[in-house]
Amino acid sequence: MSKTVFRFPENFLFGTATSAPQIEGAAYEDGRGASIWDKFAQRPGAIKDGTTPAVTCDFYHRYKEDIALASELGIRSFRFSFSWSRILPEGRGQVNQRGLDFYRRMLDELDRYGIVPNATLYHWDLPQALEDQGGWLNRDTVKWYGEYASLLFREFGDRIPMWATVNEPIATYVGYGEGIFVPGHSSEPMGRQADHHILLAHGEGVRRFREENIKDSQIGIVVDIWHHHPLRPDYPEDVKLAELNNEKTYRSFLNPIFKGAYTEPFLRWMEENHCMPQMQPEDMARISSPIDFFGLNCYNRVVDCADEKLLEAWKSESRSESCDRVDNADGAIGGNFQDDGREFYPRAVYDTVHILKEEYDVHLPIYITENGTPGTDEQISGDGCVHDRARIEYIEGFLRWIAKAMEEGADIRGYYVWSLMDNWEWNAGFTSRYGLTYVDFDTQKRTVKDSGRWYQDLIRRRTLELSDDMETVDDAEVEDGKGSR
Ligand code: GCO
Repeated sequence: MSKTVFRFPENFLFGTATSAPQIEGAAYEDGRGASIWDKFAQRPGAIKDGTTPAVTCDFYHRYKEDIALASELGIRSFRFSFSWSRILPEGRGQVNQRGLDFYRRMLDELDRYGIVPNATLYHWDLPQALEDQGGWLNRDTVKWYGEYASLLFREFGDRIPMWATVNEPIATYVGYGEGIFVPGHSSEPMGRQADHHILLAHGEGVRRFREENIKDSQIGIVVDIWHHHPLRPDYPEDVKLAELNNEKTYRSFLNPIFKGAYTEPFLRWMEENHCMPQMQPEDMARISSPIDFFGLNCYNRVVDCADEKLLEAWKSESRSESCDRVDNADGAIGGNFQDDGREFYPRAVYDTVHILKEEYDVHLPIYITENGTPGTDEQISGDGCVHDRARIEYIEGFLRWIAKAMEEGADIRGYYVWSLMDNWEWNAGFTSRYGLTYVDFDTQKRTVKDSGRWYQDLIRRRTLELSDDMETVDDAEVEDGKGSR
């Protein structure tokens, strides 16, 4: 097998991603209002280990050390999110100056090291005060989101070259439709209504951004794509199932954003299942306002089969030995709820980049805004290090397929590992560690893992070896359990 060497361009943004509720802590300090996750976490049984986001990584107090650490690793861009309730404790109205000051200090620190900020306005943490008024089921929340967005654009507009309106709109569905995220409703009509509103909020964010006329900054959205493949491509039942799941997940966002409409099959499905959201005629025009970049979160694919037993058999066969993935069978899996953790399929990122181009005609710059893998029993070994070989293999595998796509012409401008450090993984609490840096949550001590050192080295050399056999894997091989390793 021959190998070629790929060199990432000089200006390629190697980064790390984080979010406010998962790292900041200081949940009740300096005038911050509660977010929905603060309240939800107090519900017995809601979070796997019973923890809350009150302290997490204590980034609010330790941001200087953490940004210094990011700089030491060579990180060129830092993806973070604003905490809405730190800035507007009631979600609207009274502004908390101390909240704004924190982000100003944080941005100063990033500037000091020449690290490019990449900001998300909304990473799932609605102010509880707005949830009390119906949250994402209430159309007014879109307007309040718009006010919050304008405030941030005015405060920090051109200091931040990349702004994302929303991170992974599907999380709203999971909260209102499936009940495993906050606010814990399991109602399909609620889920679809909340999703429609969050899409509308995205459009409103874009409109507000344009209104401010911010020079040299760009606006986009971050969507996660988990493409569903049929286990048996020749079986109509499997194909139908995978198609429906693609409709209900990423297509329900990408179609409105890029084509200004829900797809016919999805509309039909919502009609038949009595979950059609209330919409207004002008909504789709707003949702599809042109954006400047696309943020792609990609972790894996999903394989569907109408025959459950067969699927289970395939899963145990295809469980990767080389990459020690976490088994998420208990359901409390945190952010990546679509992943059962069994398969390692780095080609997923290549496939999704193709979906964007071929199905949505996307010619925008793409940033891989998240990619990473959890460990559940990681610890510091006797030699003081954390040997997370599986994470290195995972990241390297995905980067190879990103490189391959770039080699073939894809306009991918950056890649962000989820995450700089272990943090609070939603309903999985602290049981799922995604960091390049290990965090001891009792002492707040940070220890860079082997993967962090590996990433540092990669950023320094900017090269990766690609092998020729990357072309040979295709969907048909799913059936034999031969994913690309
Ligand atoms: C997501 C979220 C992150 C998660 C990460 C790991 O993609 O689900 O953006 O907040 O923590 O993905 O699950």
